[in-house]
Amino acid sequence: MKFRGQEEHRNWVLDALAQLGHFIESDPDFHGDRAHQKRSIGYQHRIIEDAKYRVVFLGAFNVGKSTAINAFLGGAYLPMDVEECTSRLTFIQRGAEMSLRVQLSEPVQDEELDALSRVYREIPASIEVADSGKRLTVRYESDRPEGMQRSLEPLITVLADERFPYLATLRGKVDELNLQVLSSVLEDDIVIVDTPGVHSISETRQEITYGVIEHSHLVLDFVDSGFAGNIHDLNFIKRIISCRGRHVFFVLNKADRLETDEIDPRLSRGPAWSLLQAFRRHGIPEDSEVFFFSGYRALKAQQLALGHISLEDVLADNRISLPSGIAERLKDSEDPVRDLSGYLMGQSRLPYLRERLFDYLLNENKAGAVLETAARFIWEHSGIFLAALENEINLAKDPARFDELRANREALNKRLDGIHRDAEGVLARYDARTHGGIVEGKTHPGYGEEFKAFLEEDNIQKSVVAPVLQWLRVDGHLKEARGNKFKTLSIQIEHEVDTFVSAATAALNSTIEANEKETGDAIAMQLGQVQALRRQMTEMGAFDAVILIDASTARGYMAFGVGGGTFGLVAGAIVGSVVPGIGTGIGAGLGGLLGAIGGFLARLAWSDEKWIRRLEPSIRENIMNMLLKGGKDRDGKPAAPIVEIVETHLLQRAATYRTMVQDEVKQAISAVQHECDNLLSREAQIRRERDTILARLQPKLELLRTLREKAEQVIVALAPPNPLA
Ligand SMILES: Nc1nc2c(ncn2[C@@H]2O[C@H](COP(=O)(O)OP(=O)(O)OP(=O)(O)O)[C@@H](O)[C@H]2O)c(=O)[nH]1
Ligand SMILES: [Mg+2]
Repeated sequence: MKFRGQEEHRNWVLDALAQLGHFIESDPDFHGDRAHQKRSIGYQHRIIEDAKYRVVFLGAFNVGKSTAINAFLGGAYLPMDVEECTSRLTFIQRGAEMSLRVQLSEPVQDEELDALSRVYREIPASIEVADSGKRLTVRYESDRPEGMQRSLEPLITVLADERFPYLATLRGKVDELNLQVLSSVLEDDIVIVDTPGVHSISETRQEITYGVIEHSHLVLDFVDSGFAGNIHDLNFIKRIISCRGRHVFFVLNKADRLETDEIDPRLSRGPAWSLLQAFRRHGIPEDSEVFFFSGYRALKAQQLALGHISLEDVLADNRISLPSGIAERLKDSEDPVRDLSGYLMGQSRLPYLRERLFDYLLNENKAGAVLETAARFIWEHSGIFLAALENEINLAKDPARFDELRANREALNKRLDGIHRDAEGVLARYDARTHGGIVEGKTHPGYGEEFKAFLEEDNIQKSVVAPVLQWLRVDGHLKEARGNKFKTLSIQIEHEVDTFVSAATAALNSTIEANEKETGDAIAMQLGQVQALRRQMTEMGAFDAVILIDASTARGYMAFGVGGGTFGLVAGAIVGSVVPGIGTGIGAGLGGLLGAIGGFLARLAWSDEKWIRRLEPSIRENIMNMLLKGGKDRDGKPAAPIVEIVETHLLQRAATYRTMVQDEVKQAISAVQHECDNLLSREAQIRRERDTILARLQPKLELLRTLREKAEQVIVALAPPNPLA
């Protein structure tokens, strides 16, 4: 990962990890668990080396996502259209040459390859096949953006079904597209993800949530500023924010179509005000960040500046109307291209959005603070290895201490046992909060019960059934639903259930976070004790005393646990989502609903209220089935109720967390025991080879000390003030 202004730190971290890796892998003076250490160092190395910030562009079709990405890239690489356009997830990053990699689910057939090659010959571009026919790499003769755009058209556009029908089978096999562009504008530690327009309920939505949002650092939700109050998918966005914990920027796009006084970033009037009202209705935090933007102007500005289009092209573009004052000034300008491009760029507000985007990714994005985590890892691990060498040196210098160590071994083990018991106690409290029980006099219902309490029948009636009936009563929704075989009704039911479950899981989330934080802090103290014991192993007489560890130092131990970040990155990825399975549960019961009301279809003469009265029991039953009993999904297969899906997931998540914590403690304790036993078993050798050992260990000691000191400097530089103090 490249960090703006932090390349030096990054390079040092990679180098330091390599040195630590070398030490534990091949040094005869490392006596710990090589395989375990190697894994966690490798894990850190991989994160720093190839992890990138992922920024997902999301929003309804035609809202201007692809245009905006092109603006970020500085050229029209991605297809754009006045009609629905993008049909596949597309990942874009900077590369040494322009290329396109297409991953297929099945091998490409000869006819398909021939057909595609014929299209690409015109560009011109060539295709290389690898991975037994499942990976296509496309290379271009020129690095102009149009080449990329033309090569994508047959593969990822909605229009391709009409224009390239003979490539339909190949399109069906496309799993993932990775674009590398030569862009000088895009930072190379960022991957931009273009997504197909999101419709209210679709498979793409699921794919996006589970496959992409989970591993992203920032979501840009695009909203057409002309319809800001009328976005239907805020509920989905809300779930991203509340359950997935992802940061969302709201981008009011096509702002070039607004009057100047409608552009009000303080959200007090115009589209921003409408958006704020929508936030209120959907329970989205009102301090969410909102940007006015014009992707179209930003793109034109860049294309003009880079000579991809001419001044005349822009002046003739009826979508860009220039105020007469500006047009006049251009006539007198010495460099009209520069001035017009500058004007459009300023109007587009791209510089501001981009600045804020980097600022967020680099400075505020928790998941992205990997460099600091890695520096802490180095600090901690060089410390552990250092302590081991120091213990050995101490014994070599003064072999009489072996007697003391032997005599104290019992005390050491007793202290470690005590720490182990304390940690088990912490975990028992964690379990009680998770599964239900009493902690320090306070009764906790447990995650499952807390969720079920929310799904109490009256609450469902009030919060789900009633709103659905109310919806039927207004704006001709009943009539519309009858006209489309109740499809819109079932969508509305899904929507209300979704809102309801989102609210319940958001409340649960804070319970879970509080439980994990408390557990994490308490375990951190225990781990701190273990490490302190190790450092004092050959300084006698200290085992009986409880060592007091500064809370912030202890938290340092938790920042990067031996497992490679138990409480940070790994846990974040694994347990990051509270409820991933809702989409499946939501289908439950709809089959039943449609079946039940199908029988009414003939009774067209009923009044609206009679219709609603007749529908109500079946609506209620279906909602109950979805939430509590289960039913059939759209394909008639049995589907589990949401309550069960959520509970299973919560318990799995809790079990994962628990195992991680427990392993961490065990590993730390057994490492100290192992070290003590190892030193004692090598007593004869250490006594015999004192001078050689001292001479051999001294430079290694220096190396580890230097690593540790430098790691501390890096941590301080990345996260002032000193978190180790
Ligand atoms: N006026 C104006 N039009 C824009 C702007 N951004 C995009 N458009 C136009 O809106 C249409 C759709 O743009 P796309 O970038 O293809 O939209 P999209 O969100 O990627 O659409 P899908 O791929 O279908 O999801 C195109 O005709 C664009 O030229 C903008 O900032 N202002
Ligand atoms: Mg698009």
